[in-house]
Amino acid sequence: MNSENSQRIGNGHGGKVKGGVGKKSGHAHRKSLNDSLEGEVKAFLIDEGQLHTYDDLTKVNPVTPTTVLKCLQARYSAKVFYTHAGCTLVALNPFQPVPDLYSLDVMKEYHCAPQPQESKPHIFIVAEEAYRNVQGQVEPVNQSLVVSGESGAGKTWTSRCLMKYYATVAASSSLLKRQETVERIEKRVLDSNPVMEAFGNSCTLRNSNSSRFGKYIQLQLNRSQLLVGASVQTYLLEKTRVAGQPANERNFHIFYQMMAGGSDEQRRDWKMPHDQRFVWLPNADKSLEEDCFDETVEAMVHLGINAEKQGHIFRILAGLLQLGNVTFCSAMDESQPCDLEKQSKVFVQRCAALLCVPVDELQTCLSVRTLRAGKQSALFKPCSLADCSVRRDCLAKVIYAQLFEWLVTFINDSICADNSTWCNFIGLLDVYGFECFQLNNLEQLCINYANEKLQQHFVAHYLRAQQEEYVSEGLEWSFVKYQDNQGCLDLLEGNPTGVFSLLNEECLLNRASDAKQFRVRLEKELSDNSSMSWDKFGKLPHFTVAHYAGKVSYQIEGMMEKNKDPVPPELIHLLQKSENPLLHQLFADRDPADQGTRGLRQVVTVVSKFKNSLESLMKILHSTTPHYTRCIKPNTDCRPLTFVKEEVIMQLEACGIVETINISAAGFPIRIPYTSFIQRYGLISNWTLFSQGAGENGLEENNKDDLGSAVANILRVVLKSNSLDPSHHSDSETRSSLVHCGRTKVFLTNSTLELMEEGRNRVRSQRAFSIQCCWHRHK
Ligand code: AD9
Ligand code: MG
Repeated sequence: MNSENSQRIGNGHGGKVKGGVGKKSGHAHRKSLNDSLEGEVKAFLIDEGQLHTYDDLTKVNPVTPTTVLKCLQARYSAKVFYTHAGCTLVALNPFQPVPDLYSLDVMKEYHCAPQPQESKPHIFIVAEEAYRNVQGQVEPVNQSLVVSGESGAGKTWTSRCLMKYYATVAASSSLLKRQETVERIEKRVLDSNPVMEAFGNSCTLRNSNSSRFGKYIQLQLNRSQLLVGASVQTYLLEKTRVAGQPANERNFHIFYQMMAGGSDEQRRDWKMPHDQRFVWLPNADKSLEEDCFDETVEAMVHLGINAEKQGHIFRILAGLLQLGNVTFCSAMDESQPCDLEKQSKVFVQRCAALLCVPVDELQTCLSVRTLRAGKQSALFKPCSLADCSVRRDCLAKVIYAQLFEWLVTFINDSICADNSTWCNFIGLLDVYGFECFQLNNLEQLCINYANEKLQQHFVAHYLRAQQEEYVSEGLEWSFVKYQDNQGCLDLLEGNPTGVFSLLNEECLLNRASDAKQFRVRLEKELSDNSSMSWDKFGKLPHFTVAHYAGKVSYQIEGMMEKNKDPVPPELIHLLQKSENPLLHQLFADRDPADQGTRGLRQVVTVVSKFKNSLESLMKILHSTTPHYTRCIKPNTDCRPLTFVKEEVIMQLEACGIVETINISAAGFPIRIPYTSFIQRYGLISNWTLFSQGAGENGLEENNKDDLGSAVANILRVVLKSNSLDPSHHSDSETRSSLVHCGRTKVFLTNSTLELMEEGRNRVRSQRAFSIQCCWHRHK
């Protein structure tokens, strides 16, 4: 993003400064200041030896990406993993267990601290702040803890820490008596984690326990602030993984857990002999700590998923593994459906047995398309070889996605408190971070759209918090200008001409999807939106979106199909016939003819579903007090205690910390106490410490008005000598864009600091010159 964005933001104040340094863009200011930071100014503003002691990044003086990065690095080397960034907490992943960082004693310490904010930065400060906020001073306020960051940064770990914290400090032991047969509610809420992670997490190149879905969990509190239940909402499970895994990645953990932990009897029941290899189970020889079948089963039991239901679930999953081994070959007679490969016969049989569906119908569904011709009659058309594989994968995806949804509903039924028993909630949001791969498609578009929405929410919230800080120093607020990401959001969600609407329209036309045609349409409708661009010479049709965190090119090929996500009705018919009671239940209410269209022109596509769920999430977030935690992955190889600057700065940009810093910089990033200001710049107006007859301590004791007028005097001289004479401009026009005097501090822009330094150097060289002249005269 950043040169572009920081320039825009910098211009908020830079544009008003006339002459000299003021003519440079905001970005150039910071660059030149960074350069000059090598010198004396740096020593004056920051003490590098002390960088690790800064608990808040926005208090590093001056606040620039470089100083912020150095500060984080210094802290990481000192094994300090949490740092505030204004109203955000930055969490650096240590990639190794940190003894006692999350112990019961530490929880108690933060929970009992009179002012937790004054303790060392920690995720428990955020937790405790939200917990205390729920009570509200006037009335209770719901809270949201938003945890973001890239894959492997520590979002899920952090969410688990937060849940453990609340399950400990807000434990409602009274429930013990009432529900002797079921585990305590806090335990059940925590048990939802291993179950959802077993079914929704997987080992990827970036993280061996990567969440393949987004999650918002509301912890429900009663009037006495005790945890009485929870409810979970999930977003966009990456169901394609069940039927195809990227190279060197794995399927969802649960399959490997079954392989590693199932008893001999279970394996017989699942038709899973030890020597059987499964195509959809790559890298099965690598054992991970996540392959903990017993833990998952135990958590399932606590949640009320009894042995019978577990049996149904595991047989369905085993059926999917068999399905993955099924392959077809072309029939001798082209008018006939494709044949099964010889060795696939046994897999189809096993699959049909496990899914409890008739084997011949299963085979037909995978290889023959049924075309309705009127109400009664039907035509049958053999599928192409490629279509057979598409249908096989589609069957696996639709079953897995539906099973996951059922699981989430079941967990909710098990942990959600009765409406009358809870009155407030603390919501934890663990969503996938901004993504930019070599090839990006609909999944990345949705994920990055979610991040744009969250960023917009964050910026609005951050500005509000910063406003409060300015107000406490007695300053006005209206002078900080920043660029929001509304343009990009309009581009994506605009109606009727936004990427999503156009994509849905294209899907509704129900014609053979044509990527080039769609690309032309996008160009025609959206070319005047500055967040959209194209590489005219790109090989494949694509479009590029300038997100707040950087530009991402999206492939158009396949996007329409992914958006429609069609399921052949024959497959649904088949599953409705299943004698596995759970599988039958999963599809019992589904209309097989429902191909994503409801009503006349209403499209239920992936994008519209996602947009709706995100809108309700945003509504909830807006109604709560948010707390942001940004997790940072200090290196890509998950190496303990290794800090790679380039990696970190990229993430600071992507998760909006640099944006936060830029917003701070668009205001007055340099704050100098009156006394230090006079000490350094007093010589400009000949106002020295001693001219008032006071020593160093005496200055601090000086009357605040005297200090204020001394500061004003110095500023007047500097502004006047730079043709920024306040008498020629109204205060609000010029001075307020350069400097503000708070109750105890002077607030400066970077450019004004440069003016001050220039003024100081000028006086010093004049003095040196006069001393030299004197000396020569005496000689
Ligand atoms: V993804 O987007 O779901 O792929 P997350 O959720 O951001 O990702 P996760 O929480 O799974 O990452 O963390 C990755 C790994 O980092 C964990 O499995 C731990 O091994 C490690 N980790 C993360 N945070 C901590 C921590 N505070 N202390 C120790 C940690 N290890
Ligand atoms: Mg995760």
